[in-house]
Amino acid sequence: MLRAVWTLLLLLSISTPGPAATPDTIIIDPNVTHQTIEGWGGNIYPQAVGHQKNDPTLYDQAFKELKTTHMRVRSFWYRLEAENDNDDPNVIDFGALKKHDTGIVHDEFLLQKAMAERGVKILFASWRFPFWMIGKPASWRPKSGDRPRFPPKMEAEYVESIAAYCLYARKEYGFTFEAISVANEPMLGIYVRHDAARLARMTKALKERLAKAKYETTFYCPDVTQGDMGGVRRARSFFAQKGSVEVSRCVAFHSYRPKIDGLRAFRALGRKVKRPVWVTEQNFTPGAPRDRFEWSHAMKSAVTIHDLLVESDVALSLHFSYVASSEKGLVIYNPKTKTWARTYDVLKHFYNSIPVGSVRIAVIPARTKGGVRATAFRSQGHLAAILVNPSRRARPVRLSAGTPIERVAAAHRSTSTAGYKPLMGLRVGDQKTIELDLPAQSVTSLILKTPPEGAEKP
Ligand SMILES: [Ca+2]
Repeated sequence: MLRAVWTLLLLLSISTPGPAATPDTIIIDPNVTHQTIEGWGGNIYPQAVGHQKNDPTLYDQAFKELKTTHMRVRSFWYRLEAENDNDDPNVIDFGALKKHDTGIVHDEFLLQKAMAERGVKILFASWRFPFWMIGKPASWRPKSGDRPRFPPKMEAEYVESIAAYCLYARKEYGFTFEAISVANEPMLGIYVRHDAARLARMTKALKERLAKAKYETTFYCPDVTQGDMGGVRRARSFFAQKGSVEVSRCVAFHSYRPKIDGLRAFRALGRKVKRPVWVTEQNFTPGAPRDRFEWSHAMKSAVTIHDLLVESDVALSLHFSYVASSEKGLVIYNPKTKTWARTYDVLKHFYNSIPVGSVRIAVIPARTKGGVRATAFRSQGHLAAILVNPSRRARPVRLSAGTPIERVAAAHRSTSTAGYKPLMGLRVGDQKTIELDLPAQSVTSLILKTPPEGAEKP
């Protein structure tokens, strides 16, 4: 009897996996093109600068080993004009500003200078406002429930204060901002509120103010959040204001808790106003999820980035956040232990495979029946393909390119146990197909050499 049960169990264990799963076929079509990639980056907290002094490799890991092109700073700009410089919103007193270029404000300037020296383009977004504008001392520390009204009569001072910060940075530290937003998540408590008319007015006023000072930059719309229909409504209300399309370089949003309908609506808005879509903070959730240093969280990041690229046609993607002041927030680097979260490996698959100027090309399907997410890009004689398998099972995949492939130029894989390791032994069959077995919960990126452009078509 026991023997029979054992035999039955053995048979079941053999038969349970069934025949080898049929590979999911993924077809890359280089002739159907989507967005052009403008860059890859993250957000940074200047509090990290203190740690960086004891951590000389941090910047190279963050901005070189990971091919970062853009960074956005959680800015303490509002402490530079800690008191009103004078009673005239048209005249900046740089001497008055200099008094407050100390502590975190000073560290933040050094941080931005260090990034600029590494060729990183820096985005400015306005966190909060100088507290004297609402009659509070600079030492005021707002509580989470505080929601002071920003007085309309202070709009001109607000614009002057941002302009002063930009001009002071150029004058004293030699860097300028690539793009400026007058408000980070303006609906938050200590912010100027999401008043679309006000935000459009202040963006236009800031543009004129900086142009007068021959400060070359661009402007992006207020950083609305999040990646759902609520976020889209906020962005639409801004672009409905007269002149706001003309002043804006892109549609920008924060993609927390992204929903597919929200992501697609951001893409539709970008098409409507004829502007690329940027995601200036991305992560699948805000806050500090318990698994943020684990591979499970990194896999969620991989799926999120894929969805942003495919559903929103995102051209610039900034992860939130590279470095913060402690390990308590949603960070990918812990300055105390000097270790990177596993999301760092995931970012490498995208950032290091897809150079600026790459064009996203069609992949059919972008999500297979087995749940594999695929996306592909072309640039200068190369195709890059990224395959994310978030499922708990390995998935065989047949990748087929609608163009000849000379060879696999590079391939990398990350799994729960190994981060961004070279993947050897991939073969190109009949010049067009590659068979892969994607491990459970893995990310694989391939760079495929294609014949020179001219040689492809007669
Ligand atoms: Ca003034």
